[in-house]
Amino acid sequence: MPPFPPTKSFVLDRRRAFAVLGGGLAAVALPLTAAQAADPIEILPDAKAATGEITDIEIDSMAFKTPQVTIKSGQVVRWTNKEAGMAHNIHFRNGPAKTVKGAMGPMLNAGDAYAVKFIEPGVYNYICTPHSAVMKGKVTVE
Ligand SMILES: [Cu+2]
Repeated sequence: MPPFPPTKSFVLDRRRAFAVLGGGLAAVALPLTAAQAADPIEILPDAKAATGEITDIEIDSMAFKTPQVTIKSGQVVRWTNKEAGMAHNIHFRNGPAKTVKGAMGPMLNAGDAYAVKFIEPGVYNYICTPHSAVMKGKVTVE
C-alpha cells in the first residue's frame, strides 16, 4: 500500500522524474534543429524542375557517366537514370552529407532524376547503394 498522505520523498521523486524527462526532451530537440540549419546539402523535392546552375550527370551501363565534377557552392547537381531496366540511386554514405536526412536517395528507374543543391564547400563522395563496388562518384564543391 502506498503511504497516505504521500510522504515528502514520494512527492519529490515525482518532481525529479518529471524534470529529468522534460530536460531530456529539450536536449533531443535542440541538436536536431541545429543540425537541420547546418545541413551541407539540400535535396531538391522536384529534380526535373530544378533551376539555377545545374550540372547534369547521366547514369547508364552501371556507371555515373561523369563520375567527378567540380561546382561552386550553391549550385545543383542533377542525376538522371538512362538505363532501361536497372534502378540506381545516389547515396552519400560517408563524408559531410552522410547524416543529412535522405542521404541515401531513392532508387531511380529509367527516366527518373535526383537533384541536390550543395551548400558547404567540401568533397562529397557518393555511391549507388546496390552497386557500390562499381558505381562511385565525387562532387567537389568550391
Ligand atoms: Cu546502381
